[in-house]
Amino acid sequence: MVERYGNLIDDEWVTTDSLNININPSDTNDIIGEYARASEADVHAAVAAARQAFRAWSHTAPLVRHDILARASAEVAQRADELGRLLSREEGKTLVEGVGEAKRAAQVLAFMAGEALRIGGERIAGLQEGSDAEVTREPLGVIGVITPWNFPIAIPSWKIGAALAYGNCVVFKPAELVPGSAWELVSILRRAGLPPGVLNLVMGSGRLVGGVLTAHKEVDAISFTGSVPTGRGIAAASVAGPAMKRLQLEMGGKNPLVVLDDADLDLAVECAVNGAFYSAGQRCTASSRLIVTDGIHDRFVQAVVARLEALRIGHALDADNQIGPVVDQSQLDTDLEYLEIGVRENAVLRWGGKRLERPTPGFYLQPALFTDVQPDMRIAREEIFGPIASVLRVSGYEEALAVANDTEFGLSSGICTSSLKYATHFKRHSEAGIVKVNQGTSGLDFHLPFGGRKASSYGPREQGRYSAEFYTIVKTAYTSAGMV
Ligand code: TXE
Repeated sequence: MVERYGNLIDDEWVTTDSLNININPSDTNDIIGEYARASEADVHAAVAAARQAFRAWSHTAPLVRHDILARASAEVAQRADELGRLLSREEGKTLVEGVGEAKRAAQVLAFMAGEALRIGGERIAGLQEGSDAEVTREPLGVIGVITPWNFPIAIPSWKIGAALAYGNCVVFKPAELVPGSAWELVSILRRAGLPPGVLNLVMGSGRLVGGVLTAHKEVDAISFTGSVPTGRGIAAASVAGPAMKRLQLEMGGKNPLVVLDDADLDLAVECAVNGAFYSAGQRCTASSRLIVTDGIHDRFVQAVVARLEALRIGHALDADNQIGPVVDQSQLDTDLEYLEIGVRENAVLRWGGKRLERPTPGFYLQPALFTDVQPDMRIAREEIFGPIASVLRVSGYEEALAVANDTEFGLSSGICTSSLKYATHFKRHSEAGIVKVNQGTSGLDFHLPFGGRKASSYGPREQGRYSAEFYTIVKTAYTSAGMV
């Protein structure tokens, strides 16, 4: 018997006849559950509930917000194995990655619980004698949170956790492919003690649910992670609408990992294989461009291929596997298309790229490595979002830096080198929001700001204390004591 799950609107679980069937990409015969698709009226009801709840919630004592987030964090941590299993079952990342992500969500919620207490301000002397000024941060209002499928519990946790910590109300629209993790997170936060209407869940179509949220005049801000075209559409609709919303858009990447002759080869290979192929390459911070200098190029390629040959690809819930399936048929079709494009562009498919059969029907694809890739090829310029990486051969550091920056994106970048000179120069001159030295381009700390440049991001940073920039609004108050 397949279970049915409703949307949460004003503290009521609301079911509908229109259902989204959640399927396991490792085994398409495995149905995880049926999830309600919100209607336009549901979205309006959710926004109205959030607006109503904002009056009281925005003035709750910080300790109340802290305690709710801390309780939610504790439940996520305690159930991390179960939540991680659900996540891997619906998204296809391996069990280690799924459980790791659930633990990360617990850490993020704990950090944000602390933020409810840490939020501060400034006191500055006014220009007139006897005048003092205080600059404080207040909650922004109703936040529309729109999330992608590739981090089904971590991304919602860092957006919703921050929104709630600073006193905002939320209408949350998760990706259609991963409603299970979203539903669990919302039910945990509700159980932790959120008052009615503070957090609402509206699952369903991006175009409909996301579209209504984006255009809604009672929604003050949208925090979105997803593809560049959708992000651009949201930006256009948000500023054109009756209320010009505050926006935080985290979009794609085509992240370079530079490997110089003086790099530690084992370390560079580890950074490349993990960064490009784990989570089936479906991370916005994936190292999809490996920019390698002449002197180490052949040894590097050979060592990466040796690692790829040994990787175990299969059912995400089998603990022996290191890489699961890609997320769905549409992503698999995109990946296969880019494999053909790469071959047509005369890149050399050095390893992989075959569709794999496994005992259960799923979207299995062998990780693929292209070499002899030129910077102007489409496989070197467009985000594929699959287990496909390109090696670009360069003559030295200067060319490597130029190729690394020659992209419309600017999310993360990395360099493997033992040279302080090049590492320091790269940190300063890489046109990315996040730069890593001797570390993979993926894998980030939750207490530090996250976000990119150029087409990758728009608006203030996410995560850590920098979240306050987006989720609060500044007030400047002047006071005169009234005595001369
Ligand atoms: O993204 P979408 P999808 C990239 C990646 C992937 C491609 C498609 O290349 O192959 O995007 O993935 C909601 N108004 N990334 O389809 O469509 C949608 O329901 C408002 C990179 O998942 O951008 C979902 O909740 N919302 C990325 C969210 O937006 C709308 C991670 C993201 O969906 C909407 C994921 C609309 N008109 C995909 N249309 C990264 N960089 O991490 C859709 N949505």
